[in-house]
Amino acid sequence: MSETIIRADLVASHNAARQPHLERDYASLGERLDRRGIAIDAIRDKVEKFGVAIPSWGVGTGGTRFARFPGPGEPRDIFDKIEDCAVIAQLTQATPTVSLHIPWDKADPNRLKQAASRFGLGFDAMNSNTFSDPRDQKLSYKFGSLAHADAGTRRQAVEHNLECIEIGKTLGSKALTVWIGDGSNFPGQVNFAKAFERYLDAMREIYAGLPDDWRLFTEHKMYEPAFYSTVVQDWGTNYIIAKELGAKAFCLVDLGHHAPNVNIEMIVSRLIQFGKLGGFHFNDSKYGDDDLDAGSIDPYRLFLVFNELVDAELSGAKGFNPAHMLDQSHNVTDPIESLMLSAVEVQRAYAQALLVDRKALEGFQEANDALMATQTLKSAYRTDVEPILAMARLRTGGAIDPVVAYREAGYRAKVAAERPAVASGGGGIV
Ligand SMILES: [Mn+2]
Repeated sequence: MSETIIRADLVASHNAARQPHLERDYASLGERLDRRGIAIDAIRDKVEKFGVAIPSWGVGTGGTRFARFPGPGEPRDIFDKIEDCAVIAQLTQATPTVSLHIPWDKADPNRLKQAASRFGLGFDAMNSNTFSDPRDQKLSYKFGSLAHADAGTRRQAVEHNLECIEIGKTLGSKALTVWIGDGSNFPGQVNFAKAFERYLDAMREIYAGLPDDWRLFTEHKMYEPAFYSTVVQDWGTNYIIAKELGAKAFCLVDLGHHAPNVNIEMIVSRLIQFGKLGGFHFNDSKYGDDDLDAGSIDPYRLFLVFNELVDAELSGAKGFNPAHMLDQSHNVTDPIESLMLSAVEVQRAYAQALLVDRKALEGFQEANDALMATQTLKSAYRTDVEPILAMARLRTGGAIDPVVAYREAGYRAKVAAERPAVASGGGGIV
């Protein structure tokens, strides 16, 4: 039995006060779904098995390039971060794994493994970092890493990624996510083709170091930190990379890494169709890579992405096994609260997508009945699935209302007394 951080009797009394209402809501929704030919318990079972990874960097307060305003009781190191992740997992029962970022989370891998397994947590994809210069690093990434003009700098970046794989092997991770900031700020600064060729050569070396049962995820991003051109700028380039590297290479879709108004669900469909969807970084955005909380701006888009995922799941798309991870920056909220709600939002989109009447939808598509086809999606999306999500949490040991239970437990005040305040810095993008 794993340890829990929030006292079990607090969660139990929180749930006891809410369970009678939840049971009535669940029964009422069950009756309505039954009329649509849907068994509510089957949806709940799927929701219970659904998980999304927490990024270790997400539990610290984020910021913008202007400033960062630290919150109370911020984690001091990776071991504090693991404890915060354990709280999120305990109350939501939706986040069984943590995704580490090296070198930010560097520590003795055996100690890391021990710290996580104490709370029943596993490790998701490893994330390398060649977009900043840690202290004592020999060569700078100011002008790039895997696509850098200098062979020595590229070598250093390759070695770093291979080291991430080594650490991940001890932790039981099964994937490496590579995102690079390489690009240019001025037309003419970089030769596009040469930079991409250098990147591919470097990635081939990283790919060669990948264990047989691992996957390599490459993450595209339109712009930032480079503002004129980016080496891995869109899903087309990402797909080329995955094809060039081989069967263990897949594309990772970060929802915030596209131009405004891009049809992301269609990109997801394409990558599924050609067997190259690796996984997601869930977040939301209004203008760019805002890293806002998943589902906070456009929950319908999140649903439409899950509509594609559930379609692939139910139709048994070959090799379909996407990794789910949150990737957000919490600048004005308690990161634990934001991450709990975001995990639940991702779960909600999944549950809603499971309600789509796919047979009816197909019929409307074949008959060119645009109105009824779109209403079929809307009808699933409009269904309030909260009783299903809450019941899944209750049955698996979580809290019916995670944020309320978290506040009742006083966790933030408790860690604020133990963890000294972190000085606010300049830029704080995490
Ligand atoms: Mn990301």
